[in-house]
Parts: sequence; C-alpha cells; structure tokens
Amino acid sequence: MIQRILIANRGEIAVRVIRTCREMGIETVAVYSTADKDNLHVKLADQAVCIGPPPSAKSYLVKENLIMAALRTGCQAIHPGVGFLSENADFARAVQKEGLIFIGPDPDVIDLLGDKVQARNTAKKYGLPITPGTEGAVSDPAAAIAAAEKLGFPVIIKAAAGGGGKGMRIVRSAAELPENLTIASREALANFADGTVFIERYLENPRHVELQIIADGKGTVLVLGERDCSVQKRHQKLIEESPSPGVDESMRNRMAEGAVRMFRELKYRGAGTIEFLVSGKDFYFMEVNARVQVEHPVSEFVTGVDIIRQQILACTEGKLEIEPSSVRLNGWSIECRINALTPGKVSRLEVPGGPGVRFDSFLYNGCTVPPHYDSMVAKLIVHGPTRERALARMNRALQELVIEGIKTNASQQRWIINHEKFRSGQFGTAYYGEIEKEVEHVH
Ligand code: MV4
Repeated sequence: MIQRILIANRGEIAVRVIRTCREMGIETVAVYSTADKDNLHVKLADQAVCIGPPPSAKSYLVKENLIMAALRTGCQAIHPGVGFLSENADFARAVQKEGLIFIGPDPDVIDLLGDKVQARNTAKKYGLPITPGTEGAVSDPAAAIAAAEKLGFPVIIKAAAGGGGKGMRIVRSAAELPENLTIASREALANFADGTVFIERYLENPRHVELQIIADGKGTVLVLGERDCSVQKRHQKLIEESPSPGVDESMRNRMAEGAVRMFRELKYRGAGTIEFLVSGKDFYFMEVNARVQVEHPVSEFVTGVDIIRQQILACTEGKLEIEPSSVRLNGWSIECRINALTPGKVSRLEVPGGPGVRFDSFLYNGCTVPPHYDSMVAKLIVHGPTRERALARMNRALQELVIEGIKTNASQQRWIINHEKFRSGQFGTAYYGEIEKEVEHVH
C-alpha cells in the first residue's frame, strides 16, 4: 500500500479525497494557490504546499510545480480530482515519467477517449449504439450538407476534442450549415487547439444518463448504476439523481453490458463515466469521462461503495474490494449543487444533518470563497427508500441549510425540485431552460 498522495486540486473534491485517504491510512499533501491558503483542504491534509498565485493557469494547472511538490514531499502518487488536469494525458505521462502513480487510466486511454470521434468508433466497435452521425471529421461544406441530408435535420456539429458542450452548433437547415461549420471549427481550434469537427443527428430534449464505472485495469469492470444529469443550466449540471426516472432494468442492463465490454477491452483503470443520451426507449453512447465526477456521491449512496477508495485501490494495487456480481442498487439518491452567486466571507453556516443526508463542501464558519475558481461551494446529497422520500428529504435538508455572507442558489434549487415537471420525473435536458425565467426570480 502506498503511504502518501498529493492531491492536485482544491475545494470540495480535494476535501473528499483527503477524507478517504485518511480512512485508508494514506497521508495527504494538499496544494494551494495564495488565494486558498485558508481553504479547508489545506487544513485537513497532513501537509500543504503553496504552488503559486490565484489564477489556476499559474497554480493548479502548472504540471511541473505539482510534480515537484509531490517529489519533494515524498509522495508515491498524485490524485488529480476533477477538472484542472484530471483528463490531461500529458500530465499523466509526466507524472509516470517521474516514477509516480497517476490515479487515473493509462495516458493512451485518456487520449483515445478525449477524441470524441475515436471514442464513438470504439463504442460502436464494442456494440454500443451511437447517435447517427459522420464516421469521422467533416471539413468540406458540400460534404457536410450531403452528410446532414442523409442523417436528416436538425443536426449538431461537435468538436472532436471537445466535450461538455463547448463548441457545439445546432443546425436546422442545409442553408445554415456552411457558416456554422466554419464557426464551430474556428471555436474548436481556439478552445482545444484542434479544429476537427463531426456531425450527428440532433435529438430534441433527450435525457443525459451516465453509468458509474470502476475498473481494475485488468478486465474487471464494476458498474455502480446510472445517474440522471438532465437538469443543467448551459451545460452546468445543477441536480443529479440515481437511479434515473427514465431508465428501466432492461435499458440499464443493455447499457452496462456494452460499457463493461468497452472498458474491459480498453483495460480501463480507476473511476470513469460513460455518458448516454436517452430518448424514449432508445439510448445512444455520447462520450466517456476518464476521471471521477462531481456527482459520484449519488452512486455511493445507492451502492454503498466508496468510489474514491476503489479508485485508489485500482490505480495503486490493481485490485478492487468488490465483485461485479455483488453490486446492489438500493433506494434513491439526489444531489443538489450549491453554487456561490457572489464570492466573499461566509459569516454563518448551518449544515443539514440527520438520516440520509450528506453535505460535501469546503465551507466552514468564517471561511472565504475566492472569486477565481468554479462557483460550486457544496453538494447536498440525500438518500431515501423511494424518489418521493428522497425528495421530501432534500426539501427538509435545504430548509436546514443556512449560508450567510455570500449569495447562493440554495433557494432556487428548492424551486427546481418542487416543480411538477421534476416531481413527475418526466423531464429532459431542456427542463431547466423551460423554467429558467421563474427560477431567476427566486431569492
Ligand atoms: C447532443 C444532443 C442532442 N443530440 N447530441 C451537450 C454536451 C455534450 N457532451 C453533448 N451534448 C448534447 N449532445 C445529439 N446528437 C444534446 C446535447 C445537449 C445536452 C446533453 C446533455 C445534457 C445537457 C444538454 C444540453 C443541451 C444539449
């Protein structure tokens, strides 16, 4: 067993990883920018190293400084958390080159999955349904029109190096295609240093459903159920739940079967997510996220598995403590992300508690939320025997939560979950946009 891990991240996810490491008897080294010197992850870690000024491009994204900090403090591994360098294959390679363990899949696997065209073709090869689309890159306008007419409008142009919604264009007619192709490709080049784009048939208001995977890198693949992440504001997830109200046992099994084949063949190692679009009875592979995700706690609640623990074991020991056949899905879990609408000092904090409630956060009474990073400050997660009971519990927990000194979206979250559309479970990715006007009037 390794003795010490450097956590190349900040805030809530760094705190989450530190907690599991301590339970495993693994020492932790936190890193922090000067804006984060009093952050909770710095206080909870065994040691902390300052890695630069507030802008993440000069601190949390500087690969050499992170690796240097790990070497100087005698770490054997680096956990990248979420965001920042968590899916950066060059970082993973540089970590390995120094003899350190990167807590994630192989750099070549990260590269393959990071290319959405290659990921689609890989998924197809292993029998997963993919959205009807071009087999590879599209650059010529005439060829694009021909392909789109074959697929049928509307279509969506996506960046091969993209993901998470950046650089996408929805196109409803052939006339609009050439200009959008140019814009999409230019945006992709500017954002991802790669202008390659491809085209898919556009599905209106699908659900976003993803499976939680943990694999040992030797062919054993655990599927910890699915999550529904359809409630999103401009590609920012707001609410996640497990199971998905739109997935039945048959669909869950078909998704899992394809996912297991794909992850086994890739010799995938650690935690990962396979994303699907769900439209009625049909599902389509979308992409793989080669990291642990923010919303992993809802899967922890329904399976009872500590995902970070299994991820660390997979990547450092090449083994898991759980048999694929022993995974059971229990009850219903919902997560509300709590985002800061303003930075500042938290003058009062009352944390919800009681049965089936979990609060993952870097907040403490008197802490400061700096303006430089992601606005998410906490995740409120509940578990109950049914969706209805979980919803009642989330309402109760949101009522108990008090955050003063900064503005948050907590009261907006209550509005979103109490809407008839959400309560009925009949919603897709368009849901938030449909109620946005109402939500923005909530204070
Ligand atoms: C789509 C789609 C409809 N049809 N692809 C958005 C994020 C990126 N990973 C892919 N996305 C979408 N791809 C086809 N062929 C709709 C979306 C989409 C979406 C997906 C998941 C969650 C929220 C979304 C909001 C708008 C669009």
